Formats: sequence, structure tokens, C-alpha cells
Amino acid sequence: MTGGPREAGQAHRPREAWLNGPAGRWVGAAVPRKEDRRMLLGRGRFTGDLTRAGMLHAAFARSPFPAAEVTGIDTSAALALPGVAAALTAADLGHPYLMAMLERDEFTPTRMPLLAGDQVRFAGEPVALVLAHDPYAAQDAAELVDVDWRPLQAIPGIDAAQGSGARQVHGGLSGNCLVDLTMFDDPKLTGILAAAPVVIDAVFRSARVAALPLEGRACLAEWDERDQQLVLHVSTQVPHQVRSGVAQALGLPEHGVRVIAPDVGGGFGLKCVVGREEIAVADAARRLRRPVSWIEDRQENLTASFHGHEQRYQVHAGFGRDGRILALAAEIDCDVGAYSAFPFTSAVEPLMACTELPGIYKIPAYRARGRAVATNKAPTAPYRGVSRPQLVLVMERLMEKAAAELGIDALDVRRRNMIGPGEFPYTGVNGISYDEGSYRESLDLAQRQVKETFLNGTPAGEAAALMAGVGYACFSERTAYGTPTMSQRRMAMTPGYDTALVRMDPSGEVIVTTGTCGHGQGHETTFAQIVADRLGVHPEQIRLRQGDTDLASYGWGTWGSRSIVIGGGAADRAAALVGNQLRQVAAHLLEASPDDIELAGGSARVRGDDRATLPVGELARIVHFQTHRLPAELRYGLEARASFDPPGTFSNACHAAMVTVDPGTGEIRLRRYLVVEDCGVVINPMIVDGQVTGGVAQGVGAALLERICYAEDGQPASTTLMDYLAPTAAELCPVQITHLETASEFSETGAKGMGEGGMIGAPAAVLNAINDALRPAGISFDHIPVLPAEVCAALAGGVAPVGEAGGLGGLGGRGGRGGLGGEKGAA
Ligand code: MCN
Repeated sequence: MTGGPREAGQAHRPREAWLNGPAGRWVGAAVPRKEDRRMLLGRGRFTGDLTRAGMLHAAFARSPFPAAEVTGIDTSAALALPGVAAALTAADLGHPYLMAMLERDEFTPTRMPLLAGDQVRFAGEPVALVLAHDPYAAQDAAELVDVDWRPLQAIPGIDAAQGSGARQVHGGLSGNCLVDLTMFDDPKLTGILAAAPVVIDAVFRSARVAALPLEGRACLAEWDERDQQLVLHVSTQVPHQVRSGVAQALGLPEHGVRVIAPDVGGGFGLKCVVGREEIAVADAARRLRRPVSWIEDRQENLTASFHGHEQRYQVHAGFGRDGRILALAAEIDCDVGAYSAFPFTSAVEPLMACTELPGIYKIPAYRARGRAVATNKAPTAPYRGVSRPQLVLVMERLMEKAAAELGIDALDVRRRNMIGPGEFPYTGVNGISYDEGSYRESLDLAQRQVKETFLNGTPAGEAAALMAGVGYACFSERTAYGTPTMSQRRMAMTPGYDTALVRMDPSGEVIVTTGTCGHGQGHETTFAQIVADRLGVHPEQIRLRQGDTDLASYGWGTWGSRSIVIGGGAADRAAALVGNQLRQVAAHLLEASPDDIELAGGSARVRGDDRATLPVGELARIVHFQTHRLPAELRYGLEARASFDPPGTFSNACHAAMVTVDPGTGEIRLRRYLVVEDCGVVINPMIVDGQVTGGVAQGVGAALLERICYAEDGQPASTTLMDYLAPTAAELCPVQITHLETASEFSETGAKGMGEGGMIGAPAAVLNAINDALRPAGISFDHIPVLPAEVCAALAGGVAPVGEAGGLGGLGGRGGRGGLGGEKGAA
């Protein structure tokens, strides 16, 4: 069921009838974020704010080589420095490691040692941990750790890794392949492609990028002598997985470890995997019985944490003369760096890419081969969007290329291929079942809005000198991957479900405990909105407890746009159970039937009888303090626990961007941006708008600016924010957002997730806009980011000086390859 469009920021309208709720519900209201006051007044508590008496500070000695054998380590000079308490090597720790596992024959696991032992596999890999009384002494001492290196030939990228005779980053690998999967191998595909009237062959690439949270990785570990427990405060999205990682790496029982996430200054997927440094610090705290703090600096963050999105797609797509796609074959290579990240493994990008490449388009025949390629670079993590920014870019470029070849309007080519109204639920060639969405409506509306609002997009005066273009991206975002979906990946640790505990205290205030772990998404507000509606209380009466493994049932944290559907769904279920308890208590006291009791405005009342009312706080007081007034089955607390484990649900959106290109300087400027998005029932439109806008900013950065570069010898070249360009307000423009609301039947609240959508659509929309602007010059690009130097070189008919060193092997400013009638390669 699709509602009408609602402009961002408009007052909340009453919901459709399926919600069964009275008007004025909290769900759907733009409630100001409860957490903002704390943050704005400087009362947030981040890991870096934590301090303990007698605390030691950690620093890591790191490899200066991308690949080398370690033939000896001498820590004596470091230990001799005043203020240094310890210097630990892999041997001192007993060579602990993390190993992420996938139960697939095509997968080769890697051991990621907490500290490298006899070999290093990327520049920045830690080899020793130094502990000192202040962070400066620790850093100075780390530089005194004396290592005997025997450098090895580095594997700096996919081409080098796959070259014949290439050195293997890990023993036991072939072709440096950590995973090699062929999926949906339709035997008819080759024949269909051979007979197709139009075949588009193209190569698409996206650069390696950094998640760049404001707060890097950080932890404070301490040993609790009384409870004999290792307590790790850590900036993470996934406290329980960190606990499992610590327990597995250090051989401890899970209850011997408590992981607490304080406020987290951004994660973006970088913190949904488990870092080796944090476990090494925890081990040091356990061994020394001293609190130990480690705060990653920006250089470490850029070189030694986790990257993402470095992918190459080699694609053959057959189209009919009517613009309908007939077949799609893709070879997808992901440069995943030196190790598999725990617990997701290096397969997360290729698996996602192969499975979801068809996206919202109906493709009769499909084959995908996906490889995770090991290189001597920092490992990768599931950075926001996980392959979907890339695969959407591939499909949206293919639609444009086919349209150009066939002389059909590119939006019509999309319309002919996309899953249309009346076709839901749709099971794709990839076996995925798409629940109802508004693919067609969002494109139609975006096109209308572009006509209305982009018309005067180019500032007067500049117009003549600049080339202007508009680009679209249509896509869906699978969200809330539950166990039924995640189990298909065959991870040894299969995420999916989550559990919530809702407990009302004697004053009628409510504590909700969840295994999800918000870190900027406003969960304290949106979870409260959901629970408030169930219990008839104000969201201010509800407190969310998250990010503590001793408080919450095992949960899977916050990533994959899962929290509001899965965690919020569990909270909704648990709150409904507590609501039933309240109704029964009220019914007993008011001598009515529980079915006649409604909870609203902080009271329980008999429907239609305003005098028969009891405040919720009074009910809570009686349940806790006057148990004798109640029958046995209503005694002893108001609380309930519930879990939720859905198959997943698809939100969708259409993005449109307008850019101008300065042919003199190659500068690309974003002028207009609009999003028509559908994430089902919107719990809080203000928060959703913030998520969309932030995601778009990240996607625009990926399209225009961001790339982690490595030199040909494997040395990192993006080590500061002078070298790694992130978008600022100056590079962005306001984002106009419109919501459609197609409720999900797989969600307790009707909501679909949306936390990655902004990032997923923006690179494709911006790239299509750039190519639209450059169309008169016969130039197009199939990679991101598109840099001014490449634009200039392409316009001058030359080749821009960008090579594999940038992680962008072979791009050289070239545009689309052969078979692109109407779209000419740039070189
Ligand atoms: N929401 C809503 N109505 C909906 C859907 C969502 O009001 N129909 C709200 C939710 O209540 C929640 C927020 O929007 O407050 C995002 O919800 P959801 O889509 O469930 O995503 P998650 O909360 O699971 O967040 C994960 C997602 C991911 S995968 C990345 S990466 C990401 C992102 O969120 N990283 C972020 N947004 C981020 N925002 C900040 N500030 N920092 C990050 O690191």
C-alpha cells in the first residue's frame, strides 16, 4: 500500500488505517532527538573521555613495509624509555589471532594475528604494543622498537594479485583469491548474449575509500578483580561480536568479558568488525592488571584500520531493440586487502555484489562471478552500502548506455526493465523476493520534480561557460537482513535476530534494553517513539539501554540498516506484551474487560468512559508495591522480553543530481540534489532526512573526491586529510527529500530500514550527471571518483595521470568502452 508523497519537514499526517492507531501517535512525528541535548552540551561520553586512576596508554609499532618477513624484534630500547611500563610482541602474547569463517569450499580463511609474528602483509600492520604512563611516551617508545625486516615483493592491487606468477599474500592461496564464487550460472546465458541485438561490454571501477568517522577506533580495557572479568569499553557498532572476538582470540569464556560501547563518534561499517588492536589492548590490561587506553590517530585510521568499496566489474549485458534487458554476465573483483575481517569475512563484498547486482530490474538470465582478492593493503570492512553503491552504479550506467545505443529515453529504458506496480512480491533471477515497493512512482515523481526544481539550476552568468547535466539513480536497499537471509551466506557466526527487554519501574518509567547499538542514528528517540505508542506514555519516560553485553541479550548490533526493523521490531513486540500486562492490571482495578482498556496520554482508561481512568504510573506502583491487590497471575513486575528475526525488506529510492562541469578547470560542482525515497512507515521523518542527507554527502564524496591511494610498491599515499579529500559543506548542496510510504509486511511497525540509501544512490546519480554534462563532448566515465584532471585530459583528448597507484589501475581518464553507440570513450 503506497501513501501519497510527503515533503520533508511537513507536519506528521495521520497514518493509513493498517496502523490501527489513533491519530497523534508518536510514530511518524518529527520528535527532536533525545540524544542531541547531551551531545550539544558536551555531555556525550566517548571512549576518549574515559579515564581511570593508574591508566596506561597504548601505542603500536607498525610495519613500514607493505610485505616483509620479520626476522627479529628488540624492544629493549623502547622499554628503557622513562615512563614505559611494557612492550609486548606476538610472542609475548602467545600469538593470538582472529579468524573469520565462512562454511564454503570456495572460501580460504586467514588468520589475522593481533600482532604480526613472522610476517607483515600491509604497511601499518602492528608488530608490537607499547604501554606507557602517557600517550606521548608510548608513541616515542613505539618508534624505538627495533625490527629486523626482510622486505618481500608487494601486491598493490587486483591486477598484480592476479598476474601469472604473482606472489601469494597468504600461503595456500591460488591467484590471491580468498573467495571465488560463481552464482546463478544460467546455462542459456551465453546463447542469449550471442543472439542479443545489442550487447554492452563495459568495465566499472570504484576506488578504495575510508569510512572516516570523526572519532577513530578507541578503547579502554580494565580488569575487574572482584568479578574476575575483562571489561572493554570500545567504540564499536557490535558489542556482542567484539565480546565473541575477544573470547575466541584470548581463550576466555564469554561471561569473562564485558564489552561496553559508550557514545560512538561515527562508525559507517568500519566499527561493525572487530579490530585486532582493541583485543591486544584488552589482553595487555588483563596481563598487567592495569587499565589501558588506546585512541587511534587519523594516520592510523587512514592506513591501518579498515577500508571499503575497491571493486572492478567486467560486465556483458544483452538488450532487445525495445530496451528490455535479456541477459547479464558479470565478473566482480573486490580488492579486500590483507585479511578477512571478523566476523563478516572477506566474502562480504563479492557475495553482496553477486547476489544483488540485478537490483530492481527484471533480468531473465544472469551469471555472476565474484572474487575477494588479497593484496598488501589494509583489510576491508562492510563500509556503508557494502557493494550496493557500486552495483547500483553498474546497473544505472548500463541503462544509460543501452538507451544511448538504442535511441530510447534512458528513464523509459529503466521503466521497461524495473519491477512494476502489481508485480510484487517479485522473485528475481537471483532468488531474492522483493516485497512491495514504489520503484515506478519514485522515478515518476523524481522526474516531475527535476522538471520543476532543476530548471534554473545553473547560476546566471556562469551558464554559458559551464557544461550542465542531470543524472538519475533508481535502486532498492535490502535492509534488516534476518537469519533466514544471512544464513545463505554461511558465516560461522550468522547474524540476524535481535532481542529487546522492556521493563516498567514502580514510577511508570520504562527501560528498553536492546542488542542493537546506535551510534548516531538517533535510536534513543525512535525506539522510544515505538514503545511510547504501545504503552501510552511520553517518549521522555522511556530510556534506551544499549551497547552493554552484560545488560542485553546476545544481539547483532547496528549495521545493514537493521536496527529499526529488527531491534525496533523486538522492542515493539516486548512493549506490546507489557502493554497487555498493564491493560489486565487496569481491567482488574477498574472492573472492566482488558479488551476495553486503552493506553494513551499516560493513562489506562475504559474506552468511552473518561471517569474510569488510572495513570500508568499508579498501575506500575500497585504492581510493584501492592502486589496483594492483584490476582496471582498479574503479580511481580511489568516486564517482557521478545525477539524478532525477519527475512528482510526492501526500501527504495530515486535520486537525481544536477552538476556543472567547468571545461577549463575540470571542476565538477553539485548544483541540485533530490531524493524520493520510500522506507515504509517513517518512524521519525526528521531523523530519516538526516540519514538521507548524510548518506548523500558520503556518496557525493565517493563520486567526486575520495580515494585511498597506494603507490605501486604498496606504500600508502593517503595518510592525512590533506591527501584524502572528504566532502565539506562547500562541495555539497541542499538535498530535497520526499517520502513515499509503502508499509512492509515483514516489519512489526511497517518500517523498512534506510540507513545506507543515501550512500547507495548518490555515486550513480552524480556519475550519470557528469556524463550527461559531458555528452556534447562525446566523453563518459565509468569509474568513481571522477577527478578534475581526468575531465581536463579527456576534454583535451589525452589521458589523465591516474594509474594503479591510486588503486584505480588502468582508469587513465578513459570513459566507457566499446559497443556504446552514442557514448564515446574518452581516450
Ligand atoms: N528510521 C525511521 N523510519 C524508518 C527507517 C529508519 O525513523 N522507516 C530511523 C531509525 O529509527 C533510525 C535511523 O532512521 O533512527 C536509521 O535506521 P535504520 O535504517 O534501521 O539503520 P540503523 O539504525 O541500523 O543504522 C545503520 C546504518 C548504517 S548500515 C550505517 S553504515 C550508518 C548509518 O546507519 N552509519 C552511520 N547511519 C549513520 N549515521 C551516523 N550518524 N553515523 C554512522 O556511523
